Amino acid sequence: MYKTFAAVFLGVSLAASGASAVTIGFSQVGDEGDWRPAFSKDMQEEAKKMGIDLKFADAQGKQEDQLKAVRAFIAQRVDAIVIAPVVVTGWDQVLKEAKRANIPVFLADRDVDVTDKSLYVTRISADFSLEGKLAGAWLAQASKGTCDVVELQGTVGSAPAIERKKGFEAVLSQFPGMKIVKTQSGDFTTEGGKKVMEAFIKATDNLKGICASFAHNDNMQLGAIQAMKEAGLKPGKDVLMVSVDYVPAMKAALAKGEANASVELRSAIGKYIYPVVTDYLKNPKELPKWIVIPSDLHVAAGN
Ligand code: GYE
Repeated sequence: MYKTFAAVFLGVSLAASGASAVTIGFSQVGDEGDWRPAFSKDMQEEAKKMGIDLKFADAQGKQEDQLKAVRAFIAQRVDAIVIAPVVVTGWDQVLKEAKRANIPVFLADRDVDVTDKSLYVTRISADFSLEGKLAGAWLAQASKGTCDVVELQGTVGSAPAIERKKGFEAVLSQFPGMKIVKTQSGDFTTEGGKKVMEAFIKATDNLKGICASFAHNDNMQLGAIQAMKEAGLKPGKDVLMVSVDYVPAMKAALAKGEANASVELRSAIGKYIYPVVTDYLKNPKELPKWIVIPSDLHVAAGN
């Protein structure tokens, strides 16, 4: 009796999941840094848990690859498309094609800059400008409002590089004693951050007079830490180190006192993204253009 019931129940639930299996095409930026692969893994695991058929495309940091992936998803007639866009520009045409094909598009993580906001349903992501503000506010208190900062920017033209810079500068503008004295892109990678910091070290006679390094992500800051150590400097002591992501390697650097603060960007966000998509597919209705995922500031002991 029990067996029969279990079999029937199993049959019903399989049929139900078969009938409602949703196919989602996800165009991911690439695998730069530690945060991005953690996000990709979460999206794949969460899809499995929810019975979503996920088509995953890694663009390796190239927008042309993303455009191709999105067009392939349209040709395959997926139910929905999720994009984490490399840069903000260049999206109008392909989003129009998706709209014409009646396939709803959702943005995850990074933003796009399109005039017609109806080209996507909503964006689910953290507030990058707030992350920049949190980093700036922490630095303002740690430096008592007087600080010459070197900045390691993320990928040029990407939403997090634009917004984190804006947020950080908004706070600095309130403190006449705080300013960015050098800024350059390290493309969100450890190697990029290391190279940029090496150049800063040369240009400033071993970071003379520099009070802080603000990096748009942890991996660049981890590269900067390496460069500073190789130059005989003490990151976290000679220079205040503040960045964004809070990846495990940065947690270790904070614990060692080689970094001072990091704003957490959550990577396990499939649980926020997929329900928005699947609910919309069941019941398509207008959503706010931005669903915000909270960010947290983590500060090393003694800071
Ligand atoms: O901070 C960085 C990654 O798009 C907000 O991309 C994300 C950023 C993240 O490369 O580590």
